[in-house]
Amino acid sequence: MLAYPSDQQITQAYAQAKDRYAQVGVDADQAVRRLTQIPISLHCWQADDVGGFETAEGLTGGGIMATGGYPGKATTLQQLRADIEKALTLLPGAHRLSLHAIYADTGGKAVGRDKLTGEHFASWIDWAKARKLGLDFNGTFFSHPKAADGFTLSHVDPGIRRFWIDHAIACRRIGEAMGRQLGTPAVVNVWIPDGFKDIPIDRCGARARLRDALDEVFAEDLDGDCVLDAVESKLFGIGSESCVVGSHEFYMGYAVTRNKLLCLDAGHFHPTEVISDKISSALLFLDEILLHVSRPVRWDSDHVVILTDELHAIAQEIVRNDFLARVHIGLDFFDASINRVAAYAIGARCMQKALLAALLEPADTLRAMEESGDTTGRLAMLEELKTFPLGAVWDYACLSGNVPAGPAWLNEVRKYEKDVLSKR
Ligand code: RNT
Ligand code: ZN
Repeated sequence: MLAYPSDQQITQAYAQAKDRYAQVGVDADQAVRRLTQIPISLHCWQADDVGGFETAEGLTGGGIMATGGYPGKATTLQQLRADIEKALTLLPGAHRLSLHAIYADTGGKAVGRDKLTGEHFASWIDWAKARKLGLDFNGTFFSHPKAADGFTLSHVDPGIRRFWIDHAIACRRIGEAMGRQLGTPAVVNVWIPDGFKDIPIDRCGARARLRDALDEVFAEDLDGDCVLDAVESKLFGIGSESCVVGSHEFYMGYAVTRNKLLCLDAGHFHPTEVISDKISSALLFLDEILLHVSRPVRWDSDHVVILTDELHAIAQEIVRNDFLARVHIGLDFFDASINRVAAYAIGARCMQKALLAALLEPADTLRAMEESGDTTGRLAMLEELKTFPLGAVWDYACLSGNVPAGPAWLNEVRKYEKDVLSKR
């Protein structure tokens, strides 16, 4: 068993940390309060390696891949919900859940993806309502015979295109139902795997088909208080190495001209390109964006999010620019080689730690230094801040949020593994 720090240990360390932050003009109490108001949208698909409940096979094709064979993966709706509930007990604050269409509750009946409705998510909505969780949604344009050749909304075959357009339309309506019933808009994201393994002749034709298909998808006017539309770009995928139809330029142009949310996935760019640098540009031309916070290792490997420089930078960009109301923070990773509930806790807690670190920055001081040309002071200050007592404030945020502080949360996951996961 890992030792749980006592409440007194936490509050004493916090009192000291608070003084240190006050010395640089930062109100730690306020930072903790603000942190607990930032919802993180947990992605349901870490619990079952993007399997869903449609078929027994789970994830097939479509440019994404979960690797690893750690035991205990969720194979039923009940198991998936239990795992997510467990993960949520390890995070301070109130959060959201991002679902995929393949997690529909159809009562064992096969329902075509073009025929899904809010009814198929009624049990999810009830579940979310009881737990005060907001829901977000994603169309599932992979793991399907009609996506077997790697094309969906940009397919040359109008029949196949139609099927996926109808799926996307169905997803928007499902999102609207979720948003209406839960009183918080559902972000409905479109990511499609469409792309060419080898060098295509007609990139423009495929992209024009995608543009037109999306225009059909979004033609229906839905209540913006209930549903927000997002589109997600990608650089390449497994089997789409030579050209991805929905590239960054494609969706940036699409989102700006159609007033949609752009979804920036941290793993979907060249290895030296970072999404933290894109947020300020995107939000000069768009009202809102969605993030898929992930961790690429050499490629879009969807590793569990950890406290990297880039994670800090993402949080800093959001907080420094006061973008919290315009950036929807979603997670997108799937590691099947470690305990999946622990994966949620590690990734989401790191996202929260990065946000807390950003909220604890003396933003005005740093900005004034930069504006006055004091680049020496800026660098010195940023480096000193790195060793400020963030951990003490985080522990206090956990204590106030009634979740385990420090590594002791792992005890809870191990117990859950012994009592629940190992019995699956
Ligand atoms: C794939 C995209 C997409 C998926 C999820 C499961 O590269 O990142 O967002 O990860 O929809
Ligand atoms: Zn993504």
